[in-house]
Amino acid sequence: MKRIIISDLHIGSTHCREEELVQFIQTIECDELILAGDIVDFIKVPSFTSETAKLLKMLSRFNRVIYIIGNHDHAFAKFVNGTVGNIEFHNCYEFMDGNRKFRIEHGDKYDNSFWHTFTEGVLIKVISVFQDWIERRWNIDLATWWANRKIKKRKLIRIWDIINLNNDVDVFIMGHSHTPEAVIWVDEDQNIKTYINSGDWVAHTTYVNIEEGVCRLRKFEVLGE
Ligand SMILES: [Mn+2]
Repeated sequence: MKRIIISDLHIGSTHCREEELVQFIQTIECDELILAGDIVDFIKVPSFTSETAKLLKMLSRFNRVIYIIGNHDHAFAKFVNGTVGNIEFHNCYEFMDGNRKFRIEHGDKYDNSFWHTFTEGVLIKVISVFQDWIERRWNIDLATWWANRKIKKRKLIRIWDIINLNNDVDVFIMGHSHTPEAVIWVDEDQNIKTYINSGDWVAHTTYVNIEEGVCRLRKFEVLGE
């Protein structure tokens, strides 16, 4: 059983790496493709291209596609626990592999509380429209700038707190912060535990590969040219 996880594609926004994505999706072979949130960016004003159509068509070649909803694609919330074609919608996805328990979430629920409740509101939609306009007008990527700023100011909840909230599983994987990273340690019962952030397809083009309980964080390198 082989699974591949990608997150934070932000399809429809200016800085989505669609061409690389098409190449990546064409190349990979897996039994299950897991899309861990912020796949389509509905918070901005999405505009889709012929590459988007190619991408959506290619999803039908996988046996199973798991779509975990994030804060930018919350518009799909009512699809949760349902399926559209071969795509299953979830808020959180768990499975066993190689005797290890896995949990995958988007990760926005671990944001600091003020911003989290704020982003649910109407105001954020207004701000997003302006953000979208600024990004298109001057071709700058405000999301990556904001994520880096938050990391510098330590506004994100610490990884260790996220790990503590998920200590009932062996492997916890999330996206959301656009920061690819992996932490592996041995707990007091000598179990090997793993935390992975799958990164994004705006700045990093990273993915997680899971086979027989072993998971690896990798970067997709564009072929040829
Ligand atoms: Mn997010």
